[in-house]
Amino acid sequence: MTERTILIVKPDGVRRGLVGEIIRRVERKGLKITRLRMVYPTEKCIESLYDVHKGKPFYEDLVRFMSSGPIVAMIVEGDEAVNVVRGLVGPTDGRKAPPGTIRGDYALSMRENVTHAADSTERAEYEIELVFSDSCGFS
Ligand code: FUP
Repeated sequence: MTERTILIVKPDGVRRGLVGEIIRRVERKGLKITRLRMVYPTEKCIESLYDVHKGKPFYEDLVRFMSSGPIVAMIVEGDEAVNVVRGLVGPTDGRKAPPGTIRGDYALSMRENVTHAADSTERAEYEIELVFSDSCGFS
């Protein structure tokens, strides 16, 4: 079934010049990018993005890192886009993510792992609304 999801290139990915590489992988897979935004997010926007992790030991460092520079968010559409994009991104820990995935190829960290992707269609809609709103930060 056709779905839409959100894929975010995190500040480390933008700093390292990986935006083009990530877009290339999405397009090569046959998925469609229907919206794209570079934004320097406020801490408040990132706190909402990671609301499910509030209170966990890594939460504050995660928020600080994610609001340390611009991110590139895209809406990605295609058949089973949520799971297909999660597959392209790979498991959370870059050290364990298999080669061939974005994190497997470009990350060696649990926090600075280049990309974020929504894990359900419901979360995708919530995160799209949040990150593409003017209040998320400067574009
Ligand atoms: P993922 O869906 O793969 O991005 O991973 P999670 O939702 O489990 O975690 C969200 C973010 O929290 C990850 F991108 C990295 C960060 N994190 C840590 O920094 N430490 C942890 O122990 C777990 C997650």
